Amino acid sequence: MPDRDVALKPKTVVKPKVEKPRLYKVLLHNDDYTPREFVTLVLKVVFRMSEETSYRVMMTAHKFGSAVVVVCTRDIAETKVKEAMDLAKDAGMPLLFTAEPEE
Ligand code: TYC
Repeated sequence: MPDRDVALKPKTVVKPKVEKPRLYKVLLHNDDYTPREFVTLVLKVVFRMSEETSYRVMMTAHKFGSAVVVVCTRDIAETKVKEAMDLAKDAGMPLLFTAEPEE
């Protein structure tokens, strides 16, 4: 017969610790030379933005000096920055994208 007075020890619940990947911001920086149309083209091609969104992001950088383009993992951020910078370099434009960790 089972002994009902025996207190069972609670089982330890093991919670797996999964670290959240640190997120990175891709920033677009203004300059005085790159045509607005070229900036929006790069945003559309590399970041898959619509005409409207790319224009808005470009104008934000134009007016305020920089704009956040996207927030993503480090790998993706660095790949996107490289793709965008390669297009700019090939076209002889000083356009600058950078990636930095989010606070
Ligand atoms: N300031 C540029 C011009 O007037 C346009 C521009 C906008 C360039 C945003 C870069 O990130 C940029 N031709």
